Amino acid sequence: MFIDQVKIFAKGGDGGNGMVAFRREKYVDLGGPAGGNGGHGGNIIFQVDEGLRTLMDFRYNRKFEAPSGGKGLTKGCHGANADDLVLLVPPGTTVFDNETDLVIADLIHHGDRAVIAKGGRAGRGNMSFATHKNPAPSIAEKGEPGQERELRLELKLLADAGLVGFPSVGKSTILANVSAAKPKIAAYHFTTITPNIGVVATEDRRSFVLADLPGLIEGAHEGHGLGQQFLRHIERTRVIIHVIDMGGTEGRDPYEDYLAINKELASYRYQLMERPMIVVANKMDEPMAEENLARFREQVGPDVDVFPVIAELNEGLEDVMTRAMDLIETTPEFPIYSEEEIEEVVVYKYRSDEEGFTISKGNENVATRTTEWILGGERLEKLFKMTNFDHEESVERFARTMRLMGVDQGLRDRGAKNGDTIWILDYEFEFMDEE
Ligand SMILES: Nc1nc2c(ncn2[C@@H]2O[C@H](COP(=O)(O)OP(=O)(O)OP(=O)(O)O)[C@@H](O)[C@H]2O)c(=O)[nH]1
Ligand SMILES: [Mg+2]
Repeated sequence: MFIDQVKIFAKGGDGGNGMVAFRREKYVDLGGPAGGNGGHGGNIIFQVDEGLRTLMDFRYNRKFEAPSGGKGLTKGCHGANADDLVLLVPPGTTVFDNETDLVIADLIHHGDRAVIAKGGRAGRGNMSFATHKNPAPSIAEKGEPGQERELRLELKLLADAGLVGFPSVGKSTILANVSAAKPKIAAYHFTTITPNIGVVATEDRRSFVLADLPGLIEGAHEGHGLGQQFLRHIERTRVIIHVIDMGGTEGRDPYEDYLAINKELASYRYQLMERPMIVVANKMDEPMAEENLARFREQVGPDVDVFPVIAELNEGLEDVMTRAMDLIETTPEFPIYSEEEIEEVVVYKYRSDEEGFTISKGNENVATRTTEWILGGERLEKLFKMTNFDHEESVERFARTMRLMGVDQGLRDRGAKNGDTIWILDYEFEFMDEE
């Protein structure tokens, strides 16, 4: 089965917790600190494997979690670093963050790799916190949680040229005659429901990859017919081969068909109309074909090169393929994602919580005259998750860091007072303002 779009959940492994431990020395109650750091969590990595052609492997298994790092050990030993989880994807896979819709990675060539969900940093053990002032701290960090993401994978076929046109104009017939591919050919519409790919060898021994796509109808860019599913696979092609039924066998007007398909291509993103196009007039064996072709040529004007063919008899296809090959060689690849669509750029450009935290006001309790405040923000939440509240010193460090980040001042500025309730994630604190 051909699967070209899936949604999955991926989570990097958590970092291992740091350890609080002390050396045991004879006659000394507490020796020096000896708690080691944890190990880092595993990343989730996607890697292209040229042997794969569909995203089928992701169809039934949609949750992936990389292993966590080991806990820090005594005697200053580090916890084990976790292995990365490597998942194989077919060439042409784009990975989107499903929430922001931004591209995390566009994986094209065999062996291309990208980290899709980062493993968490290791928590530091108490050995790492020893200073001159505090040589025996009982403080350790928890490991950083691994990155969690909702992802959308889209497979966009890698082909040099694509056959487009209304249903039943003969696209699959062309592919079958110029390559070893064996697509289904029939007189009804939407015979082709998933793309077919074939390798074309030209007379002068050059070769390229040709894709035969499902038929297009009006409104395809809005999802009519096989719509988006069809259009997605032309995105990476350099040359478009536009096939028209010049026989008008279904009572259609070839010129109207030509305009309608071009309109669909223009309405879809990715500037499909900027790519070089070859216009193929098929079914020239039909009674009305010659007459239709003469009129069509007048309508499109002298700038559009039209190739008359009889696909069924393999007549005229060689010229089309040679022309396609020439165009492929002289046309650069089209970047299919703009800078704004790619994650890194946007993430750095617009950081919503630059201070690392957010404050919002919750309920007011009339009886106790207190207010609830909800703290959020990536940095603050991470700090919170990495704090081990079992150790008083860790708690103090957490409070200190919050103060340094300006959280306390921020709360005061918003009107928080002694006794108010502060929420971070699922936890509740009491606001104590030291004046
Ligand atoms: N008369 C004539 N019929 C042709 C020619 N080429 C293809 N056909 C017929 O047109 C019909 C449709 O051909 P396909 O190749 O399946 O068309 P398609 O464009 O792939 O159609 P979809 O996959 O449904 O979009 C079939 O019955 C073919 O035999 C030709 O050159 N002349
Ligand atoms: Mg077909």
